[in-house]
Amino acid sequence: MSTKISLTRYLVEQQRVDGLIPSQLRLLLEVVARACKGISQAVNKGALGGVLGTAGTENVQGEVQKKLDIIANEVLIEANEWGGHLAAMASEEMDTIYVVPNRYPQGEYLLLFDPLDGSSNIDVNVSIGTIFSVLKKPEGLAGVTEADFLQPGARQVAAGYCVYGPQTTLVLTVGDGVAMFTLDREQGSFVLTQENVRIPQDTQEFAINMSNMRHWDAPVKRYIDECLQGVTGPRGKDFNMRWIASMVADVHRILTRGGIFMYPWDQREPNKPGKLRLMYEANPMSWLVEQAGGAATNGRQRILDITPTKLHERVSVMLGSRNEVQRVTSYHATL
Ligand code: P6P
Repeated sequence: MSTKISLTRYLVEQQRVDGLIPSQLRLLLEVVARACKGISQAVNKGALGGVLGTAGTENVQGEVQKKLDIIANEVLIEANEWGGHLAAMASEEMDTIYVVPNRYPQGEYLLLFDPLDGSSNIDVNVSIGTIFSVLKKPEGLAGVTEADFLQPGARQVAAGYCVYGPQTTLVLTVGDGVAMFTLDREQGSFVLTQENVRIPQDTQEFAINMSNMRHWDAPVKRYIDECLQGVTGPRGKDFNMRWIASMVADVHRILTRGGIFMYPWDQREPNKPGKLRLMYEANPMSWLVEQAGGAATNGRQRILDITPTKLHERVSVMLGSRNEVQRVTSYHATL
């Protein structure tokens, strides 16, 4: 029987063998994984746990909060605030940063998360997930402010997500490729089920919300139109389409079998660069995709090179199979 490698053993080996992650970062990642297990339990209860439906409140994005959005946020805060590895946290569900209370030791890391992405799918039993990103607190000044978070995604030291679907799977990078861990509910631990994840350079599958087509700008319209022309058009091959409306699930598919995911700028909100959030959705997903051999741009530049100006900044997202992302990005350069 092959030895099962737990998340803990994988992280210890990354720390010991590759010297990639200090013990404080390993601790942080194990705490986040434990919190995801707790969220998975709440999600799996569904109606039986009285956790479906809305909480009757709105978040900083102006979105109606689901009960599970708030539960997931609280689980992550409570799991991470006492460990001594964090200075502060930021969440899609909180207006401002959450500084670790003085009663706990302060650490050197900053944790950002979307506690439950895709929450419009909760009540219809479709996969949702937690997305997280880890930065180092800049050296020097005591205390921590929102400005400390405003670092380009290229400075992440860890990034990942946990998808709550038919399986609960944690997907993680610390800069040495992408690994996937499936939750063994009998043991209550995440077990390594894939490492060195690679995204095929080419694909015949795109993911975009087609109902927004009339609102897209010309380069995106051109790219999708060519895909729709299939083998009779300039691409010379047919394409399939998927749209789960849950970024974690769509990105998980792309990491598993390739594809391109796009949520581009559109003229419905012309003054916003896109719908998705840069710091705790696009950045962690972009690093995972790049670490798996894919690419991620906003149509004009590498997403990981964007320096944020505000915590809840939005961004246009095109990520996945490298040759497709490069193609749609090149269309932005020519038009
Ligand atoms: P639409 C979920 O609300 C989310 O932030 C992403 O997970 C998902 O890709 C996107 O929005 C879906 O947006 O406009 O298709 O409902």
